[in-house]
Amino acid sequence: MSSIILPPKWRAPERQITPESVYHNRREFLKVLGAAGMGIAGACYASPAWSATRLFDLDDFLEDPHLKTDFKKIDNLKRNAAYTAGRPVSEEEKALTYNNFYEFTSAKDGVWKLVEQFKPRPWKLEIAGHVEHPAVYEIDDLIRAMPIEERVYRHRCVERWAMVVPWNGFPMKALIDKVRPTHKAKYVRFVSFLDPEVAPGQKNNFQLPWPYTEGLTLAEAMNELTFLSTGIYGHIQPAQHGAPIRLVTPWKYGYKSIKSIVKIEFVETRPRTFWNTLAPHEYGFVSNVDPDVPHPRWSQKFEKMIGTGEVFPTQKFNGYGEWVSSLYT
Ligand SMILES: Nc1nc2c(c(=O)[nH]1)N[C@H]1C(S)=C(S)[C@@H](COP(=O)(O)O)O[C@H]1N2
Ligand SMILES: [Mo]
Repeated sequence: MSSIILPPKWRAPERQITPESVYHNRREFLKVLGAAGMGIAGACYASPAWSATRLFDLDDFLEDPHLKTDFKKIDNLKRNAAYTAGRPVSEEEKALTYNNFYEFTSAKDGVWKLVEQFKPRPWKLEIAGHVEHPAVYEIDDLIRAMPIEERVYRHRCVERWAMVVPWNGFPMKALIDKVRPTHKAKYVRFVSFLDPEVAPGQKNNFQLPWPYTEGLTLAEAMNELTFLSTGIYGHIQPAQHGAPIRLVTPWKYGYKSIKSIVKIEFVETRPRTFWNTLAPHEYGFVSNVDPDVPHPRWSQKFEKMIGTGEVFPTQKFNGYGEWVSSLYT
């Protein structure tokens, strides 16, 4: 597997790849995904594509009339000083143009070019399952009702790239306190949107277990670090970062931080999740960042910052053990 060289077509947006030619079935997909994973992870260290990623003009991007409304600055945003990343914040244009969002494409530098049809507003978020107050919120009503703050967190993708970004949003605990889970609630299940008409990855790769889902234990969901992010870099969430609302669990690998959530359900049993369903031996349910537990296809000892390319040793719990290690004793 590790000797497979990433075909150039994997760098193209997936909509240019015929499903028949690449995804014969799930096994084939996993094989190809494995190759892509290696290629991408390899690119972190070897390929000039990593260092020479073409930068576009952020000002032009922000001026794009279609996107403009998504970038409204948030007034009176206060940074929570309890969380410091110990590294400089990553360049916004890097974070905006290097994303994992398989609903659109598996090409990280292609997501931002494919989100134009995606309309994050109006948007409803449903809270369901074992709660005293199930609800369907219109997203902006929820944002107005919540204690919005800014938090600078480290982010660590399982593929070894990392970044530091200022999220804005509210602690998940504030929402949990509002809806009041009953004693039956043991886990929280998160569901992302399903709309193959606007998400080419869902259309082309229809055999994947869409919609993207994730899960936490109730205790993890109530941890003070667990954040529902409705924006980034001082403004409203752009599509590529998971507009209008996405989860952020900074001590876990990035795939746990599900984007564009439509439903949060409080359930009794451990929910199935997208990546765990596809490749259970590679992507566990818990998925805490741990340098001593290698991915089956690569070491997790180091990570590389997007933008600067700096390499750091991976930290257990991504450096957030002080807040979360007691969850796992
Ligand atoms: N719905 C959805 N959420 C998702 C993903 C995805 O493909 N679909 N990718 C995950 C992965 S692997 C990572 S690393 C982060 C990336 O977040 P970013 O693009 O905002 O940096 O989103 C996570 N959330
Ligand atoms: Mo990731």
